[in-house]
Amino acid sequence: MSTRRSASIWHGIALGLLSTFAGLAAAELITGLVRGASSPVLPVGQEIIDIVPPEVKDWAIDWFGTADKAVLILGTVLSLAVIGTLVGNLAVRGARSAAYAVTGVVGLIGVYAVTMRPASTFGKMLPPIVGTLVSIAVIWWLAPKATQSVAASDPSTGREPGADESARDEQVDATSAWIARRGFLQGATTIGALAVLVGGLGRVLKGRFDVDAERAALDLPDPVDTLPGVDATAPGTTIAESTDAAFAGTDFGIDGLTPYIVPNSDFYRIDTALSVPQVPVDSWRLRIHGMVDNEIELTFADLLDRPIIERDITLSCVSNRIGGDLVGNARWQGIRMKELLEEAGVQDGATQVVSRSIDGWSCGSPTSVITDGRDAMLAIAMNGEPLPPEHGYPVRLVVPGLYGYVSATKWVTEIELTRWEDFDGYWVPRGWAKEGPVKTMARIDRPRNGRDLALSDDGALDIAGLAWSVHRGVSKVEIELDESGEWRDCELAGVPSDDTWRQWRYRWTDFEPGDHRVTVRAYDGDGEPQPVGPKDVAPDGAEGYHSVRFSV
Ligand SMILES: Nc1nc2c(c(=O)[nH]1)N[C@H]1C(S)=C(S)[C@@H](COP(=O)(O)O)O[C@H]1N2
Ligand SMILES: [Mo]
Repeated sequence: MSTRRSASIWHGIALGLLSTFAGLAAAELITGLVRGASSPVLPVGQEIIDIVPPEVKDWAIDWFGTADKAVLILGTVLSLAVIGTLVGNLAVRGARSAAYAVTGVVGLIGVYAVTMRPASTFGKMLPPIVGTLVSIAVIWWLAPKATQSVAASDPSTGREPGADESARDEQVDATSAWIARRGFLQGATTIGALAVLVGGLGRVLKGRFDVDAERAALDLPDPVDTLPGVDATAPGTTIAESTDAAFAGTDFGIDGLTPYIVPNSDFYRIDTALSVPQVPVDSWRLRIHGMVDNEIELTFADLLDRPIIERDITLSCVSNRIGGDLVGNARWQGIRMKELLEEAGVQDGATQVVSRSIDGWSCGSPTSVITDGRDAMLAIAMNGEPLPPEHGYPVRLVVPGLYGYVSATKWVTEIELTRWEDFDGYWVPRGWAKEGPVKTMARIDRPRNGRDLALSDDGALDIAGLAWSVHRGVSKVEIELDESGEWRDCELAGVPSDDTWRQWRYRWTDFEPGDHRVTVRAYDGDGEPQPVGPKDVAPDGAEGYHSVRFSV
């Protein structure tokens, strides 16, 4: 490759990357100025999430797990960078209009993605618009410098090859080449430095819109209706010797066993949001409308004026595999939905409660489930704190007994009563069942699969885990040791209601050292055994016995 050709490519790459990142930096600055605006990378990524076929999504989740969002954002940025280098090469080769055109089209895709998001405003379109204009300006300003610098890298430029060259001419050429190269280098450095500064400034300014500070200062009223105590007389119950009074009776406190209440920082998170919505309480409204006699609009203060209940409720994701950890139990505080819906006056035939979040996600739950007396609630607190932003601050839904994808709307702003057949929530057209009652399931936490299990102080082997059949309760848990065909009863920790998971344990004393295998199964409150399966998560939740191998 000639010097000139490779110089041209490198200049094109540098120019393109600079124009791309300067544009993204300018967009970032706008996000620090306009509330609700986001980097164009996010709405574009969001569109990709919404339009890719479910198989691709499953594949991405399989490969990247909960890092799938980071991978998507990185992929979008890398694609922009690749397009940028092509644009830069067009510009350096004199095809500047083509470079502008491609940049403009990329910008339009960004604007289009914003218009596809809910509540899109002109302000939210500013990041892609300003970003694109800045990218174009960078090309306009830097491309001529790049072209000159490329020309200067070619010793034959402007001269007949082999022509008579005086020493003086050589001198002049070297100087002007040096000036041309310096011109591009200085321009590029200036743009690069400005992009870093502007982007950084945007980041800092954007921090103003975070709800962390107001959340920390938020003082929630005490619940008027607190959790019932643990019924120690329930069959099979061992009152667990937890040291913490709040969890008395519910937690065996065994090493390696997930605690009865999962701390907020460890609670699983599943949603389609690429950036956590920041919803200040002052701007939050809940509209209850559709097939109701009285439309209701509530502010956060209105909500707090209503009686607040406190309940332990286990939340599970339909995508939780056998033995998986997309399930957790928390102590929620909130306002019961049933009474709220009674005030709104649900009309006959309104068989579906559709809830929508500020980011446009939606789901539908059967009205009969929400109003059958269970503690379906608009939750405002999780484990004694206002909801963490990633778990739905300031208000989310929690419905005991339904998988999250058909009930647990975070950042909820709208509840619409409609007919079951008139609307499908976000996941339904994407291949998931319209109804999602939580299936009975048991999990072994200790031992971990493939590990050694150490003896407890008294020489027994402690095998332990969790079982849930949310809203029906767990009445019995059994384990099978080494495919013996014999199922042994486990001890069950206490629970305040049927809406939570239950810790179980088995103390194995008559074991032989060596390799073992243990399998678990649970029965719901009606004595119904969990489905044998095995069945994968789609379309309505996994079924089957969890089993682990270990050595003693
Ligand atoms: N706004 C919004 N709410 C949502 C979702 C979502 O994607 N967006 N995902 C749902 C799903 S699939 C589950 S399992 C639960 C998870 O709640 P968590 O992240 O607090 O554990 O939230 C539900 N609520
Ligand atoms: Mo989920």
